Amino acid sequence: MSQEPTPKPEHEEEHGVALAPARPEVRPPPLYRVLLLNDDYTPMDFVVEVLRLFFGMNREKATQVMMHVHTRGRGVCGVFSREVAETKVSQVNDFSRSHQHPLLCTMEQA
Ligand code: TYC
Repeated sequence: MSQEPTPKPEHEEEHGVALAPARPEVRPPPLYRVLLLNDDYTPMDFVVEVLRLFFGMNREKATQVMMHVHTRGRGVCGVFSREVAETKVSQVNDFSRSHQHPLLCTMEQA
Protein backbone atom coordinates (compact mmCIF):
# COMPACT_ATOMS: atom_id res chain seq x y z
CA MET A 1 0.00 0.00 0.00
CA SER A 2 1.26 3.46 -0.82
CA GLN A 3 1.44 5.78 2.13
CA GLU A 4 1.12 9.52 2.11
CA PRO A 5 4.12 11.28 3.68
CA THR A 6 3.46 12.34 7.24
CA PRO A 7 2.23 15.94 7.04
CA LYS A 8 4.65 18.45 8.48
CA PRO A 9 3.45 20.20 11.56
CA GLU A 10 2.47 23.79 10.93
CA HIS A 11 5.28 26.28 11.48
CA GLU A 12 7.85 23.53 11.71
CA GLU A 13 10.63 26.08 11.28
CA GLU A 14 9.70 27.63 14.60
CA HIS A 15 10.57 24.42 16.41
CA GLY A 16 14.12 23.92 15.15
CA VAL A 17 17.35 24.75 16.91
CA ALA A 18 18.01 28.48 16.86
CA LEU A 19 21.05 29.31 14.74
CA ALA A 20 23.30 32.29 15.29
CA PRO A 21 22.71 34.86 12.54
CA ALA A 22 25.38 34.87 9.84
CA ARG A 23 26.23 38.45 10.79
CA PRO A 24 24.99 40.84 13.46
CA GLU A 25 21.64 42.31 12.50
CA VAL A 26 21.98 45.55 14.40
CA ARG A 27 24.72 48.13 14.57
CA PRO A 28 25.06 50.39 17.58
CA PRO A 29 23.64 53.80 16.71
CA PRO A 30 26.26 56.37 15.69
CA LEU A 31 27.38 59.03 18.16
CA TYR A 32 27.82 62.71 17.38
CA ARG A 33 30.28 65.33 18.61
CA VAL A 34 28.70 68.65 19.47
CA LEU A 35 31.08 71.50 18.60
CA LEU A 36 31.36 75.19 19.33
CA LEU A 37 32.88 77.43 16.67
CA ASN A 38 34.98 80.49 17.36
CA ASP A 39 33.95 83.97 16.25
CA ASP A 40 35.29 87.46 16.89
CA TYR A 41 32.28 88.91 18.73
CA THR A 42 30.76 86.55 21.30
CA PRO A 43 32.02 87.50 24.78
CA MET A 44 34.18 84.86 26.47
CA ASP A 45 31.96 84.94 29.58
CA PHE A 46 28.90 84.13 27.47
CA VAL A 47 30.61 81.05 25.99
CA VAL A 48 31.57 79.89 29.48
CA GLU A 49 27.93 80.27 30.59
CA VAL A 50 26.73 78.24 27.57
CA LEU A 51 29.13 75.42 28.44
CA ARG A 52 27.94 75.46 32.06
CA LEU A 53 24.22 75.69 31.26
CA PHE A 54 23.93 73.24 28.37
CA PHE A 55 26.86 70.88 28.93
CA GLY A 56 27.03 70.74 32.73
CA MET A 57 30.67 71.88 32.95
CA ASN A 58 32.11 73.52 36.02
CA ARG A 59 33.65 76.98 35.59
CA GLU A 60 37.21 75.64 35.27
CA LYS A 61 36.37 73.05 32.59
CA ALA A 62 34.12 75.50 30.73
CA THR A 63 36.92 78.10 30.69
CA GLN A 64 39.38 75.50 29.35
CA VAL A 65 37.03 74.48 26.54
CA MET A 66 36.20 78.12 25.70
CA MET A 67 39.92 78.98 25.47
CA HIS A 68 40.51 75.91 23.30
CA VAL A 69 37.79 77.09 20.90
CA HIS A 70 39.12 80.66 21.02
CA THR A 71 42.68 79.60 20.10
CA ARG A 72 42.00 76.59 17.81
CA GLY A 73 38.79 77.67 16.06
CA ARG A 74 36.50 74.88 17.25
CA GLY A 75 36.14 72.50 20.16
CA VAL A 76 34.10 69.57 21.43
CA CYS A 77 31.42 70.21 24.06
CA GLY A 78 30.38 66.55 24.34
CA VAL A 79 29.45 63.35 22.51
CA PHE A 80 25.79 62.27 22.33
CA SER A 81 23.18 60.27 20.46
CA ARG A 82 21.86 61.97 17.32
CA GLU A 83 18.66 63.12 19.03
CA VAL A 84 20.41 64.58 22.08
CA ALA A 85 23.08 66.25 19.91
CA GLU A 86 20.39 67.83 17.68
CA THR A 87 18.58 69.15 20.73
CA LYS A 88 21.77 70.64 22.23
CA VAL A 89 22.67 72.34 18.92
CA SER A 90 19.18 73.88 18.61
CA GLN A 91 19.07 74.99 22.23
CA VAL A 92 22.53 76.61 22.12
CA ASN A 93 21.92 78.37 18.78
CA ASP A 94 18.48 79.64 19.92
CA PHE A 95 19.99 80.86 23.20
CA SER A 96 22.88 82.65 21.45
CA ARG A 97 20.53 84.29 18.92
CA SER A 98 18.16 85.40 21.67
CA HIS A 99 21.13 87.21 23.25
CA GLN A 100 22.21 88.70 19.89
CA HIS A 101 25.50 86.77 19.84
CA PRO A 102 26.77 85.06 16.68
CA LEU A 103 28.07 81.99 18.56
CA LEU A 104 27.51 78.84 16.49
CA CYS A 105 27.08 75.28 17.67
CA THR A 106 27.17 72.36 15.26
CA MET A 107 27.54 68.56 15.24
CA GLU A 108 29.40 65.86 13.33
CA GLN A 109 29.40 62.09 13.46
CA ALA A 110 32.02 60.82 15.92
N1 TYC B 1 36.77 84.76 20.19
C1 TYC B 1 35.84 85.31 21.16
C2 TYC B 1 36.40 86.58 21.74
O1 TYC B 1 37.56 86.90 21.57
C3 TYC B 1 35.55 84.31 22.28
C4 TYC B 1 34.90 83.06 21.82
C5 TYC B 1 35.31 81.84 22.31
C6 TYC B 1 33.86 83.10 20.91
C7 TYC B 1 34.72 80.65 21.90
C8 TYC B 1 33.23 81.91 20.47
O2 TYC B 1 33.04 79.55 20.61
C9 TYC B 1 33.67 80.69 20.99
N2 TYC B 1 35.55 87.36 22.42
